[in-house]
Amino acid sequence: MRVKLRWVLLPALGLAACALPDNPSPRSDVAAAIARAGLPPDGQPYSYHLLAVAHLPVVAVTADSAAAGLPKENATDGNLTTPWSNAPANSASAFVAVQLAATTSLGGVSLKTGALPAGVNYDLQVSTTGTTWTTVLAHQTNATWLEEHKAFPAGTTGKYVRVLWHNNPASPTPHFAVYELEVEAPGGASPAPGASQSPGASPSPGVSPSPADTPEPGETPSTSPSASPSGLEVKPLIASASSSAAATPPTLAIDADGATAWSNGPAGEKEAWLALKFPAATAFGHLTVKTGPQPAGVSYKVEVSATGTTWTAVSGNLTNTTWLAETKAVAGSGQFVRLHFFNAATSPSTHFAVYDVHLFK
Ligand SMILES: [Ca+2]
Ligand SMILES: [Ca+2]
Repeated sequence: MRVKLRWVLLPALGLAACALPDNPSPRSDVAAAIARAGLPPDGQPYSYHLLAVAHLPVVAVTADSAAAGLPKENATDGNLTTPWSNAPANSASAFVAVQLAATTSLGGVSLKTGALPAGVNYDLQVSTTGTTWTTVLAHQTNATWLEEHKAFPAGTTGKYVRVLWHNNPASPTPHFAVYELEVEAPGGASPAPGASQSPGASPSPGVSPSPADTPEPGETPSTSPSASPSGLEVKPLIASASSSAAATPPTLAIDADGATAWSNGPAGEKEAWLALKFPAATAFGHLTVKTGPQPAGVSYKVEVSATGTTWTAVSGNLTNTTWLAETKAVAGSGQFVRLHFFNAATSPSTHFAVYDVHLFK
């Protein structure tokens, strides 16, 4: 079975390092826990929550579906790295909803979905019954990997708040994700300017809402060999890796499927590599690599080897900034070629990933 891995780079936000209450609501409990435990080394994830103290306690969460291992509870667990995601893939719509203790005045929500691809949006709806819904903000989008604030019109009330997702019918994204959904009272603090949630602006798709093969408008896809600038593709015999996470073996990086990926494991490794073996010493003039956008401090080098044991770098530090297969003008020769990933020194990403790599003469 082919695993459609949507997550790539989960930043280690360090939430687990702090003795948070089991049910971190209201947020003043979180602030108190942080005060007791002290800030984690990166100090970042809490800056938002410490400012935004007007979140309303959630008593229940529901969803119309959930992908394996990504339950609805992840949307309200106080952890920006854990998402709920819908199922099955390519659904036209999906929702996740939270229930408050009672009908009350609502100022808005803060939610992290990741940057949404073109044509994908969601409605924010409220209800007093949980069965009949009123749309208060239609066709919303998130542009970043941060938790974004959406202010409701004045006078909005409700006991339930729902995120109703609409897929792009022309180019559906496989999955929708809500990493965290918080409901705010009127006048509730939105993040102050500069209250960063960490360089965890880092792409942190759990289940990436970015379509594997849908480039942003104006961008040129280069996922297929035919789209490469020049040269014949040279195909490896086999791929191997320094480590692999569950269900993400190295072969998924050379299966010519931009939706499947190799990913390293365990989480938080400082380095990891993906190596390709060719039938014989092979020269290449450029390559295409799809990793998804990489957070600050994460990079990789292209290295070559005649033996598979001693390696020579033929590039400087490379980074990818998009969900496309990016062309890298790197030339080299060797029977073995590898992508050697280096993690950020602070706020490291949990995993590296290579969706596809192609080498060309
Ligand atoms: Ca979460
Ligand atoms: Ca693949």
